Amino acid sequence: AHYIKEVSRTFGEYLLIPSLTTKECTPDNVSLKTPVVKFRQGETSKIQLNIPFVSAVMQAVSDDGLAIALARNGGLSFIFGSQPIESQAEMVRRVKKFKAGFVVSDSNLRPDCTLQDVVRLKEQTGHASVAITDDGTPNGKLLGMITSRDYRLKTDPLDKPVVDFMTPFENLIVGKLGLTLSEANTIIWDHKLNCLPIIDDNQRLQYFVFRKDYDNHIENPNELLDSHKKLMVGAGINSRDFKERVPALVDAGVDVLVVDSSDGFSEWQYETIRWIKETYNEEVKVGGGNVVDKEGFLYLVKAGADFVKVGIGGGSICITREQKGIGRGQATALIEVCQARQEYFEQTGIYIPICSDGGLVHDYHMTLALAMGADFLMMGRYFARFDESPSKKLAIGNSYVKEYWGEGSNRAQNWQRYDMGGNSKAALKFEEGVDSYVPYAGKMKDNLEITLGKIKSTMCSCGSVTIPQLQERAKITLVSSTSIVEGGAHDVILKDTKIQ
Ligand code: MZP
Repeated sequence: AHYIKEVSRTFGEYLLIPSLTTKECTPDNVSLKTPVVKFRQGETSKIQLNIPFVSAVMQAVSDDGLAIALARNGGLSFIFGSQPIESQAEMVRRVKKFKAGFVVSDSNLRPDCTLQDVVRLKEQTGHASVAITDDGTPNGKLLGMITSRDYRLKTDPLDKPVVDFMTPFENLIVGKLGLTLSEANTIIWDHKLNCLPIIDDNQRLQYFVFRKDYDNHIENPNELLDSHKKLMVGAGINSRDFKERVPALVDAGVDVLVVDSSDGFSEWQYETIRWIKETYNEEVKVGGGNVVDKEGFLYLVKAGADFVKVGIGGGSICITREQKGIGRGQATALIEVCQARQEYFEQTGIYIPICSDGGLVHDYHMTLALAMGADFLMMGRYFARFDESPSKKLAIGNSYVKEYWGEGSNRAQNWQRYDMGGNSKAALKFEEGVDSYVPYAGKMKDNLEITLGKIKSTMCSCGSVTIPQLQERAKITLVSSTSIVEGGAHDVILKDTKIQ
């Protein structure tokens, strides 16, 4: 046997030491933009994210609903592959078809302003406008604005205050119809549509704001959907049916694929990646994994992987280490693979993004993973807790939970992910994952705001306003088990604890 001297460590054993925080290092100035697929020195990655988060290739996490929500927040989902090819392709198609409200306005409002700002602007300028916010409330983020000079300021044509009228809207899109206002109103009443006509100076309908699910009531509503940017979406594939699955996903418009395997250092995975690269002339982007060392990383890079995913056995629902005795502490695995990526970059000028997959428990673990060299992070448990995840929400005792099960559990039956080749198809011989609950955490957006706020704040403490700066400047230290105790509240009686 070959013995590795270094101990396998995980994120909880490290801390970041602050560097000089300059006046420019404020959370507002922090950009979390990050590459997803490989690129040459001096060029930029063809796929980039605004936040370094991707959701796990899991039934309990990444369906089209969560994919839409995450993409709208700047991240990316990999739609789970443990389902028939057609239903996975259909989920991809639904994400690509999704259209939210968007700007039809010449106003000079900032894109992140709130509806309150719009109302104030209307009062100041006399501009009549309607704002579309992402959650339909005045405090939501502005997604779009529609203006028409003579549009009555405080009421809509159905005599409801604009703000109240906006409240029930979700999934808004905008269409233009050659209708008069009264024709539009007739349609609204006939079909009980929840929509808002915007008229021009001649009382002709200019725009029509309506819920996305009503668009089949309207003739050609999509005609006007100019320039609207499609959301990005990824999908997981396996090394058995890729010759059928990949063409279907590509046809559905998928942006990036990942070979989903618990152990990606295999000839099966090599062949899968090579086939995709050769069949699609390098055009289709595909990541490989999971690996936990330099050798595995270089093997997948040689196959043509556009990014490499790191992690074996660290997932919250994973029992691979107990069942098979394989794996490596996530931090140690990540550090080694990121060093290998750096050496590869220095030798070839090609930058291979690294995804740290699984085992991120606290928000600060995310910053540590980025500082250690990860370009983006794949998470299952984190996203499974939100309203947008596909799993059931249940009340247990006094609290709510959501179901979360591993792809290697009997429930998911994703035998392909744990496939070791040969003819033993279509059944898991033993489980590598558990079926569990996670505490329900509410809306994705609210949670992301807090998590991203913490990451940005830590980056500022580390004197960095970009992820590459953090990777270069971060000072990371190992901590002893006693200093971990020192890191929490200690030697005090917390006010909500019962005094015996
Ligand atoms: P976590 O974010 O819940 O800690 O980990 C999610 C990751 O665990 C997934 O992205 C995947 O790599 C891994 N996973 C999914 N199912 C299993 C399993 O059943 C698993 N063992 O390990």
